[in-house]
Amino acid sequence: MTSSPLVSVVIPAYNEEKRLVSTLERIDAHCRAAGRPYELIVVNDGSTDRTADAAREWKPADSPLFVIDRGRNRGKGFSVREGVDRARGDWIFFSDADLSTPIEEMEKFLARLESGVEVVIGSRNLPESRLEVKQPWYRRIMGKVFNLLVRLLAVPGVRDTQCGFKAFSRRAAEMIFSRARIDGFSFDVEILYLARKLRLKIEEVPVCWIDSPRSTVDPLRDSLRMFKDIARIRRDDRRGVYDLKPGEKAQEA
Ligand SMILES: Nc1nc2c(ncn2[C@@H]2O[C@H](COP(=O)(O)OP(=O)(O)OP(=O)(O)O)[C@@H](O)[C@H]2O)c(=O)[nH]1
Ligand SMILES: [Mg+2]
Repeated sequence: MTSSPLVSVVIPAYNEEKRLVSTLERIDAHCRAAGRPYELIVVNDGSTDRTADAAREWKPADSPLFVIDRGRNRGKGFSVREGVDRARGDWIFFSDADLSTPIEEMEKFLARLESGVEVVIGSRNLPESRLEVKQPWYRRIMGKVFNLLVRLLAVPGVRDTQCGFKAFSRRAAEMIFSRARIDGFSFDVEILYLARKLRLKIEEVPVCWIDSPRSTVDPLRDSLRMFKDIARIRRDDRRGVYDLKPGEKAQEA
């Protein structure tokens, strides 16, 4: 890598007209101040508000912002895949549009990536994690039950698979996201399951978390779907769905 590595930040955004612009401003300011080349990729899929327009209207002339606009709502997993597929970075991040993990944490992740870790994931469940604003109690219980099942059935040892701040080396992103197929919130489990399967070095890093009250997660609908998806990931793996031939991409789900 001759010139300093390019950092891509993918932001899945569904009905984020109100939260997105301040997030773009903060990420843009942080990357400029850090003096490293970067690109921002917002992925909107079927929002009913003006999410994509808000991003485009904010875009300063010299800001490397790209807006991917997909008509039909397919989900966070689908959107992150679309964004990663478009990303040109050496290091590829994805972050929630509410920046519940402050962008300043990016430095910690880059240091891990530069030291050879290929998948660095934010964690709210490590002793050093700083939960400045916690999720509501029922989300924390949901999260703990879900994490228990995930550790038992899919990704042993990872204390928090769902934190919306993760980073990958380009190689790891290509290997993982070319195989990933889950469109909903459990895509996080699938990409970590794949990272393990592909023997990529994963590191869970304690982060600061400032929960944003608004959530696109429907506790009942999404937790049922997420439990089903865990079984589906294992079944698909047994069926060889993730075993790609050279140059091949995973079939659509
Ligand atoms: N493009 C796209 N983004 C989505 C979709 N569903 C959720 N997101 C985005 O995913 C991110 C996380 O959603 P939130 O509503 O913040 O979820 P949360 O309740 O904070 O969930 P946790 O991060 O697990 O605490 C936000 O940037 C959302 O806009 C979707 O269907 N499409
Ligand atoms: Mg959130």
